[in-house]
Amino acid sequence: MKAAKIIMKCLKEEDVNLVFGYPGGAVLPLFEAMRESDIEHVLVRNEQSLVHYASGYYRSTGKVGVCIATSGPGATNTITGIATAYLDSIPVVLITGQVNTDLLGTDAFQEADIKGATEPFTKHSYLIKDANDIPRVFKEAFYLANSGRKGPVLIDIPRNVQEENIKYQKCEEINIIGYQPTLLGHRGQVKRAINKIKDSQRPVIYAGGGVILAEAEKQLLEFAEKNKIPIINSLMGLGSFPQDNPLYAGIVGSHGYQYSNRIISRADLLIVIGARMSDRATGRFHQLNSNLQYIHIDIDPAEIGKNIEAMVPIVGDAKLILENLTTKDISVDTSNWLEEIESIREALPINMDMQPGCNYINPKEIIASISDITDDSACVVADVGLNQIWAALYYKLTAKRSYFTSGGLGTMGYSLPAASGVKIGNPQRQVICIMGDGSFQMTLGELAVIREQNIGIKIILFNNQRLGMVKGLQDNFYGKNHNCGVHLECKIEFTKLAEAYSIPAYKVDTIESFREVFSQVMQNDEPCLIQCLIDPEYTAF
Ligand SMILES: Cc1ncc(C[n+]2csc(CCOP(=O)(O)OP(=O)(O)O)c2C)c(N)n1
Repeated sequence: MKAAKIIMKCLKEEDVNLVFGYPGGAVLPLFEAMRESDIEHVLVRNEQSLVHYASGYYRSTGKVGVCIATSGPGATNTITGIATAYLDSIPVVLITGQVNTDLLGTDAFQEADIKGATEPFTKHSYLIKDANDIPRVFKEAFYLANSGRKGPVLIDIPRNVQEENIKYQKCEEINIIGYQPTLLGHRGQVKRAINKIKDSQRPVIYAGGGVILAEAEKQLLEFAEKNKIPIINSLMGLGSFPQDNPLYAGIVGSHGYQYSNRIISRADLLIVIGARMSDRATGRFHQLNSNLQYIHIDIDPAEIGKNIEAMVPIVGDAKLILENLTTKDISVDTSNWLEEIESIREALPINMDMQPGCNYINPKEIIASISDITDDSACVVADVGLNQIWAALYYKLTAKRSYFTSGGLGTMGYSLPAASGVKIGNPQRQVICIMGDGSFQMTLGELAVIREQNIGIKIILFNNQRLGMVKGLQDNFYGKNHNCGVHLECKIEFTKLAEAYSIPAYKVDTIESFREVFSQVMQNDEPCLIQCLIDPEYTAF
């Protein structure tokens, strides 16, 4: 049987029914085999977006996203997507075509060493030189992508290997030397953690994206409620805990709530669960509170001790460890601490005001209106920039996975393809894509896919004619009127652009008109774009 056909068989064995791709000479055999299979193909418009689609698809289905790109420029175009998935621990399997094996290393037409290029930011990458390895490599790749700390895996396959005729031999067993994720957590460390929590007076749980990846939301809620410990989220952890729960205490970091940062400064113990402790979120923790002690729970042993020194490290699966901790009698009395948190919250309320001198619509009110009008199935996919921060701070999330963004790499252009992947994977959900005008221009070619596949996402485009977040940084560091390279001066009529793709579009400049248009478009399942005019001077807070 042709190796390319065997690859389709391997995908079917992993329950793959849909692949995001972009063809080229080096993957012709694969596309021919796909044509003959019942695997659906979504033709994207730029490989830059490929992995973002697959990542959105995973986030709404829990199934590993799969992409195919050709060799050379096709493969190198995927690099940003791969790095984005890597930093957010999203399981994706990316298949790239490669030049024939006898041409490897000769700078052949469209040759690029994609395995070498992506090795630092894939969980693993393969170059298959012998077609007989295909079943084993595919089995391993899916297992690696979706176990332990999840992440992208790349499989590079020369064209002549795809064309080889071999006998198919199913791979029944996986045996990857040295790879055995620890799940349960060391008993002794769990005991120490319990004692630490018992001894604390002002404990806080810091829940990251790892809680969502481990599907541990229910366990987190039970543990927190049983022991009355407040919860703070990282950006990636948003959606892991219901925000209407009294124990919810916001998001921290340079763009977090003031009250949450104040809580950190008063805490005596931080129970970190599935968070990288990235500099953006926690860079100031030490300055805020040099006495803070840490328990760090993570599936990836390399995380522990990387950015913070944990008093009690526990390597394991967040769900299993939380389940275990919840069965124990911890009996920590946090009533005074919760009262103090309440008074901090009252003293530092969330600021919904416009800044003085600002005209146009208040972006915070737009996000709050989206929160009001959407239903329980809704999910917000935010891009990068001010729009991302506004969406994180002012959209009221319930505990369902409902806020997705490129938190680790901070990749502009992420949201349009990722939101499309979420909707393709889960057509029943309402999906709102929030972008700035800069980010939109990075991946707007994907509008064609949205129209073609009738992907009913609602694109909320914040047009401030600026690379807003960078403008804000320049204002802060160098003073007002010292901007360079952040003005998007060309006045683009984004509504016409959407209409060119036959996507209904609206332009609004008051909150009343936004609410009216948004309520109306939420009645149908059609894609649409709403361009909101935002004051170029308006910054994050
Ligand atoms: C691919 C990429 N290039 C550059 C940046 C640096 N960057 C971060 S935010 C930002 C501005 C985003 O502007 P826009 O999309 O208009 O959103 P706004 O901040 O105005 O809401 C830039 C340039 C980035 N994060 N990603």
